[in-house]
Amino acid sequence: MEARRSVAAAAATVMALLVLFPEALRAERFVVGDAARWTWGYNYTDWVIKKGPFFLNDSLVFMYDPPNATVHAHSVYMMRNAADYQSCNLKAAKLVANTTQGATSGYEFVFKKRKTHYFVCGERGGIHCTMGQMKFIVKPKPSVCRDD
Ligand SMILES: *[C@@H]1O[C@H](CO)[C@@H](O)[C@H](O)[C@H]1NC(C)=O
Ligand SMILES: *[C@@H]1O[C@H](CO)[C@@H](O)[C@H](O)[C@H]1NC(C)=O
Ligand SMILES: *[C@@H]1O[C@H](CO)[C@@H](O)[C@H](O)[C@H]1NC(C)=O
Ligand SMILES: *[C@@H]1O[C@H](CO)[C@@H](O)[C@H](O)[C@H]1NC(C)=O
Ligand SMILES: [Cu+2]
Repeated sequence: MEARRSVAAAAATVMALLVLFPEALRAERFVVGDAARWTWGYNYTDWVIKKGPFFLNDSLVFMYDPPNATVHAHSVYMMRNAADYQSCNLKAAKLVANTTQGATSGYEFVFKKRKTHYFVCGERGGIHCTMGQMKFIVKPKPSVCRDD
């Protein structure tokens, strides 16, 4: 009797939480590039199409090894606008994660704003962005509108 009542109470609590905080149960973490991780030559635009849409509070994990004699450096920058993104012009870009922050468990970026996010790798003066395809755009959706 007691056990049944507490199960019912727990279920009611879960229902109440679902109504109040539907987003709490669905924030997801995505490793950028999956097994390829954050690297030269992978098509991240294609990855975004396959994995998206993304929602507020979802997070992206950028994973890349720190540079050494054989491993090339990578990094994560956010471009200020579409024009800079298109041309891979890093002049006004904001550093998100430096060349060592993608190590071990990676660098986690959580979507907190509904703005368009222009992610690029900033290495080799933009060559990783232009030639290496290390660039992608995400505009997270508000999670309450999951099916819009
Ligand atoms: C995101 O998470 C915060 C708590 O970390 C919560 O207050 C907010 O409502 C969530 N927003 C969305 C849209 O999921
Ligand atoms: C990358 O993927 C996008 C989306 O599928 C596609 O439009 C584009 O042509 C691809 N880029 C290359 C260089 O293959
Ligand atoms: C460079 O780093 C990679 C990945 O972390 C590692 O596997 C490799 O042994 C390192 N090479 C050298 C020369 O330190
Ligand atoms: C990268 O950022 C971390 C954390 O802020 C810092 O400790 C580290 O020195 C930086 N590394 C480089 C190569 O700038
Ligand atoms: Cu790179």
